[in-house]
Amino acid sequence: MTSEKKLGKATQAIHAGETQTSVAEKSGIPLLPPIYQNSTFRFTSAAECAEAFQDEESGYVYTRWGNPTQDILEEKLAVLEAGEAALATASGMGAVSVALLTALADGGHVVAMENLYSATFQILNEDLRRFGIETTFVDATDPTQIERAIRPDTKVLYLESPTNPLLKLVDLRRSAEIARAHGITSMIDNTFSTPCGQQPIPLGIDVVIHSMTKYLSGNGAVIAGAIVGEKAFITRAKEGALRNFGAVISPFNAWLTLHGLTTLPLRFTRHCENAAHVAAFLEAHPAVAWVRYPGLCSHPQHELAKRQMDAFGGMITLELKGGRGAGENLVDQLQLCSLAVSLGDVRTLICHPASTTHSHVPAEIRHRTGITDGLVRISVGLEDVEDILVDLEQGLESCTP
Ligand code: LCS
Repeated sequence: MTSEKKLGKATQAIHAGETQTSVAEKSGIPLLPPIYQNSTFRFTSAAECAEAFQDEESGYVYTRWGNPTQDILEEKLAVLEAGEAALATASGMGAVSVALLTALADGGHVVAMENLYSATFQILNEDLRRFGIETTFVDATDPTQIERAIRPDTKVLYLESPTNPLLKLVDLRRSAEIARAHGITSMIDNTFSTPCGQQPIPLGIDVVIHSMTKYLSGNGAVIAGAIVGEKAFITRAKEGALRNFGAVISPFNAWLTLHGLTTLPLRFTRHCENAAHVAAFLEAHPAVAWVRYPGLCSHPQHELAKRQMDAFGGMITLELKGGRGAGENLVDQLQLCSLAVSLGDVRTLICHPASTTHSHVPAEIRHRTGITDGLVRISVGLEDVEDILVDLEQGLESCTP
């Protein structure tokens, strides 16, 4: 302290009080993991610094390489997904990109589900194609289509289940077996289901991808993503595509997501309960042509849903008898449910995929895969379900043909 008093004001303002030995030396661990909101880490000797550059497990260097807040989040997610390791990213699309760039480092071919989140479809159909990586899109609800599309240079099988927005399911155990038999890395975007709805890794899938923007953070406050898989794959992703392309999560977003995850099981149970009520209500409504929800007996793959899912989730897709006009009337009338893209929020969100989330998918492909112009997608929130039903009832009055 005496020596600090001799320093100039500018030096004091920067350095005084920053020894930070107290946290390590005093008892009392913060109950809530703190945010390490810093870009870089300092060392006490050249040898220690050089060691950290050689052996990354030995210390933190720079937040693009790793940060304690990110690590806590990653450990929690790896446990929840029953994976060896996890890697947090700046967004769900950051996670999709890092996973694909890691598995396709030497080029190759991808077999993918034809009904995917639109930006993922664009990466595969346009961006990677420009770099010479081709994708064959198949209806992966039929495993024989996966098998038929595999080529000698296929490196990745890319899946979503339930899909966005049609809630189609893929048999994960069967798909993983096919991929393994051909030495291909299988990946699934588990955003819609979360590890509370299904755990793909114990079913044999190699890599799980998340947009943590949705259920995992649950608060509607962050954009974040993650991949989960074997330690060797995650390390390659962390030391390669993530670090070099730079889709790193900020410590603050990692911290917000970390706290979101602590209530995921409770929130997801309530999302599922509310969604089951809303799906049953919609199915019985005269203005509704059909409803897709994996928990409904009318879902064409309900038996598969019961087999591979622990819970059916909070997402519902429906088609109104009045088509696109009726859909627009519905979203205009709703008062409690918000007209917004994204999903997995505590609030009920409703959107029209053909004009929003999937508007960049060519109309021909949208129609072939079943994303009709009258399709409406609901992310059922955590409000009292009676209030959601009252709002939908009054909204649907304007749609009755
Ligand atoms: N994967 C799925 C299944 C998604 O639904 C989304 C975003 C992403 C990845 C990308 O995640 P992000 O980079 O936004 O964190 N889905 C959105 C949606 O359906 N409406 O708005 C965004």
